[in-house]
Amino acid sequence: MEFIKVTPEYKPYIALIELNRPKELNALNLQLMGELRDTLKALDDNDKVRAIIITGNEKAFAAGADIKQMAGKSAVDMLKIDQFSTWDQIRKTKKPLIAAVSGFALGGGCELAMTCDMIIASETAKFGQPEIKIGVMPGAGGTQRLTKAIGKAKAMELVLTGRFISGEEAMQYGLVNKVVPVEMYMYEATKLAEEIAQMSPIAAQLAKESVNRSFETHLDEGLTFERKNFYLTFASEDQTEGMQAFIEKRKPEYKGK
Ligand code: CO8
Repeated sequence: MEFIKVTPEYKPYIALIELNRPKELNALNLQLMGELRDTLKALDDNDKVRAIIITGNEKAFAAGADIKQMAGKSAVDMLKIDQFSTWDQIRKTKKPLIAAVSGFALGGGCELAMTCDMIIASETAKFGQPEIKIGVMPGAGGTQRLTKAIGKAKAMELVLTGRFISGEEAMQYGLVNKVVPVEMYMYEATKLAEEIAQMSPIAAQLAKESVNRSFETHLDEGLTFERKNFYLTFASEDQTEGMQAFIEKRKPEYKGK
């Protein structure tokens, strides 16, 4: 694995996955997501694992999908790359997934944290869906999961302004399970995983499936709708301008085309 570190026996019955592209703030490129998908599949099949923690580092959980990898793509390119089949497989992980988030959890990074079953955040965590600032929109479940987690008004505000919220605010809005000082977030995530790992793994799997089922029937339809619109943003000049401006470290000039 090049972009993630895996410790299958991090603690008894607990595996740890660390996203590991620190220079790029763990931006989620296609290879990293493929590695994550394959690892989760292997851990799902490993009887010595009953709970899985996904984390980044103190500065970044993940600052989003890799903008540099997407910048030159057309809507058709994006459709053909079909990266969401990887996300779909990740979402089908049977074992409980805990995201331990410190620093940036933005765009695809926030979406990955929300794909997990629970989130433990550090006080320095920053959650957001800033895709709008680079001329696109969330594509990996952000418009669906964020809305369900924090309600329409706040979700709309975050998705339309791209502003970040702190771990404390995220806790207040119900996005995360617990917020703790930065020295404690891995400890808290591990403690939660340990508690779950003491339960019957069969009951945990079935209970997870059932909680998810409470909104997944609608989620499927919502995700399909979101994806189509996300691809459509790649048919706009504003997407090219927004991503290029990010890479060139300048302010974008949107023309509505
Ligand atoms: N993609 C690629 N590179 C990135 C990304 C990213 N998302 N985020 C940061 N980097 C890179 C920077 O380009 C920089 O590289 P370099 O040193 O070569 O210039 C390095 O990481 C460090 O970043 P900064 O210098 O910008 O660090 P700062 O501390 O000044 O700023 C920020 C940190 C605020 C997090 C800033 O980096 C930023 O705004 N990043 C982009 C955040 C963003 O817009 N995320 C959304 C991306 S789009 C998306 O996620 C779509 C999801 C839907 C589809 C999912 C499919 C996978």
